[in-house]
This record gives sequence, structure tokens and C-alpha cells, in this order.
Amino acid sequence: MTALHPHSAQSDGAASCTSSGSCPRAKPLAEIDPEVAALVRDEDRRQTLGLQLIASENIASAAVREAVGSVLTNKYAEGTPGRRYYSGCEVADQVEALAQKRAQALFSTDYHVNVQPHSGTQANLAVYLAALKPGDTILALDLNQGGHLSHGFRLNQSGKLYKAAFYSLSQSSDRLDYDAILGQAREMTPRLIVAGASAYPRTIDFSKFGEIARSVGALLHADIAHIAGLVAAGLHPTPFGHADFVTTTTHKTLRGPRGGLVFCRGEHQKAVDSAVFPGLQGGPLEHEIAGKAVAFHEGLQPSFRAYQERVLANARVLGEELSARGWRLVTGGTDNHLLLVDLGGVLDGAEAQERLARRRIYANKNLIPFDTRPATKPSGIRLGTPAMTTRGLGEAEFREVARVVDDVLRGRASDADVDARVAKLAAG
Ligand code: DSN
Repeated sequence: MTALHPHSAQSDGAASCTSSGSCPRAKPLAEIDPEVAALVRDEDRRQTLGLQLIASENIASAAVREAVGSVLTNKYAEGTPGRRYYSGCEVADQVEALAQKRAQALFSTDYHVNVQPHSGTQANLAVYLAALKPGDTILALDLNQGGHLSHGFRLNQSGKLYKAAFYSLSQSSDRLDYDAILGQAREMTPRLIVAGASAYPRTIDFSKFGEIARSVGALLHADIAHIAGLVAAGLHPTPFGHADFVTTTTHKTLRGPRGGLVFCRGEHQKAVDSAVFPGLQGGPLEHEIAGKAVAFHEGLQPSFRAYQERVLANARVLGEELSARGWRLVTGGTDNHLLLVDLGGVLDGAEAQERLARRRIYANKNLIPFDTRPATKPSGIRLGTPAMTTRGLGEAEFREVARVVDDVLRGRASDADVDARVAKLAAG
């Protein structure tokens, strides 16, 4: 007897099904919706033909994308593994437990981990909801100096619900000034200190942050969204053991699907889990969680550390070559995967971003510390190496990337010349 396919009684045929055979829901995207299929192709082309230098972006593997595009998207699984509000969660439970186990292995930690946050911002909000009462004070790096909007920016929930105080970088070095942060922490007595950045090219000393937090009776939250891959590979000092909470996205240097994670010491497990659900989210995205599990598996392979070493080496040579061509790098260089370039008034960051994008070179405009220009037309651009390192570029190619960027910013080469060089680099 032929088994009845679960979708065979449906007539709409309007969505996809990964089951093979004659199911109308198994039709390819191009057949069901040529318009969206064409847009996906266009984006694939844009990514493949260009130089992706946006420091927060990377290229997830086909395996990660297969998991994200799987039937797990069909399942509701509110709750946590073994404690769900729906039946039929036995597979979702295994997926999520596997992702948790791998996340702990990847960061060599026994902290509890919740793998459900839909994004880094959701993960950060979960920490605040778990650790703070409305009106409590948080102390974080100023957004204008490389912080993040979910670290207390006035238009974000974190800045509306909590009293946000900000520390600055040292005006003389553009680096974190731990003595000044300690002084401010003593004065403000925050309930929570946030250590983490979106545009800081230097090593963050989580051990010092831990000392500061303990000395004023504050909790420490490390947001390692940008540097998570480096931390996992042992190429940046770990916040585990120093911070009470560690959050990250999964798609930057970690090279997984878009999403977030929140780790915490055991005593905060209940508060964190209940902050994620039902505090902030409904059903977890089990297909994304499956993609995270695949990315963690990839991150546990020896090749991942080798990749992160190349990310660092490439950022160093990109910086060297730009410096040699007269561009000032904030802090003079980089310890991680990104560079902040001070455009020195040659052009503003918005013009630079636009000029580069016209030649298929993608970077983002960025404020530099103590910028006198507005965020819409800041003095800098931020460049990162994770994505193009994934695409196979090495140090020699990144020196050429620097030369092309320099030529475009100074308007020194013809469009045809730049296009040919970009095409060659993008081809790997
Ligand atoms: N938008 C991310 C970045 O570009 O750094 C942070 O969330």
C-alpha cells in the first residue's frame, strides 16, 4: 500500500516541502515564485562578485544553510528541551540539546547556554531582563566610540528601561582605559557592566573588567558578538570565568547562521531561560538552532582555528598596507578581525562607503572615537576580513585589497581598472 503523503490532500501547492516525490509542496522556489528566486540569485551574484569587507558579515557554509532551510522551520517548540508546551518535540529537543552541548564545547565552558535568542540584541536584552530591574544602572562603552545600540542607546529598549551610563576610550590612545572605567564604576555603582564592542580593533581584557565589576559589586556581561570566532579558536582571551553573562551572535566571526546565544553562570540559568522565553520570545527557531549546531561542529574542527589565524593575519596586512598608503588607523592597527580607518577629511564615511560600493567593494561608514562629524557622515570606515578570508583570500590578496580600496578612495584609478582587479580578487 502506498503511504499517503501528508501534503497530498492540499491543493494550493504554494509552499516548499523538502520531501521528495510528487508532493506539490516539493516544487523548487524558481517554479513557485520566480520573483523571489531571481532576487536570491541576484544577492548570490552580488556576494560572489564583490569584496565583502563588512566586519560583521561572513559566509555560512552550504551545510549551515541546508539546516536552516530544513523542515525544522515547521515546528513549534516553546519551552526548553524536555519541557515543551507542544507535542512532537522529540527531534527538536535533540537538535537543541546538541546545539547547547556543542556551544559549551566550542567555548570550553560549563556555563549554561540558551541557544534560542533570535539575534545578538535579543540575547543582550535577555541578560538585562534576567539581571536587572527597570531603572537599574548599566555601564557600557559609548555607541559613538564603538559600542552597540543594545548596550543602553537611548532609542533601544536597553536605554529606555534602564539607566545607561557610558565609558569612553582614552582620548590619547583610542583604547579602553581600565583605570577610568574603574573610576566611573565606583562613581556610578552600576548593577551591570557591559564589556564588548562593535568597532573596537584591539584586545579586550575581560579579566580586568571582571576585577572592576567585582570591586564595585556589579555583574559583568561580556558581549563577544564580533570576536566570538577568535575566542572559540583561542586567539582572543576568553571572558568565561570572568563574566557572569556572555552573549554573542552566531554569524560574524563564528560563521554560522544569523542568531544569538546567551551563556550564564549556573545561578542565573532559570532567570535567563525565562527571560528568553516567555520574557522576550515565543517559539524558538529550531531550524536556526540546527544551523547553529552545524556551525559549532564546524568550529570544533582544527581547520576553524587555521581560518581564524588567517582572519587575523589578513587584517594585519590590510592595516599595514593602508597605513603605508597614508591612511590613519584608529589605535594604529588591529589585534582582531577589523580595522577602523580615519578618512582624515579626504572624504567622509558615507561618500567612501558609496564610492566603494559602486565598484562592488562593501564596507560600512563608521564613527571614529571622538568624531566631530555626525553618524550619517562620519569620519571613518570599518573594514573586516572574516568574509573574504572564508572566500580564500590570503595576505598577498589582502595587500591588493588595500591598494584597490586606496585607489578608489583617492579616485586614482579608472573604473575599468578597479573593476578588473575586484573581479580577480573576488574570483579567489
Ligand atoms: N550591526 C552589527 C555590526 O555591524 O557590527 C552589530 O549588531
